[in-house]
Amino acid sequence: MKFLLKVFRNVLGAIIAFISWLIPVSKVKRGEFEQKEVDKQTVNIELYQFFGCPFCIKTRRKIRRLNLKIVTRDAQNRQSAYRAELFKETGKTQVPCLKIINGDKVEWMLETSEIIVYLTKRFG
Ligand SMILES: N[C@@H](CCC(=O)N[C@@H](CS)C(=O)NCC(=O)O)C(=O)O
Repeated sequence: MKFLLKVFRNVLGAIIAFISWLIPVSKVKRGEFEQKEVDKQTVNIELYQFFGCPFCIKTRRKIRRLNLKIVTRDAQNRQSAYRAELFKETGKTQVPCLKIINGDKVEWMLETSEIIVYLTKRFG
């Protein structure tokens, strides 16, 4: 039963991800210099996520809309080192989670709404 639920959730997630991919996103346009500056900053940001999670899909759409090159890290696979890292640092395996590296300091940001507000304020 647990296995069937997991399969159902993954299939549903893949369908939502596919629909989201089909729906075009109007991307923020920047000049070449400005985009390079933004790209330099986003090197220090990573999104810990599950492929088919609706909250992650919403966050990824926002990232696409804001035209940001943010690396995604798979935290779904139980063997994933990123999942283990997420749990070690936040005490949870909740996604999406934004890892923001600022020099020696690393901030872990949970909650879709908080992540979206942060990215919009910083790059919108
Ligand atoms: N309130 C959270 C909910 C996120 C959420 O429920 N994520 C699910 C995946 S869709 C999750 O992380 N489940 C695994 C866990 O909580 O350990 C948000 O808005 O980001």
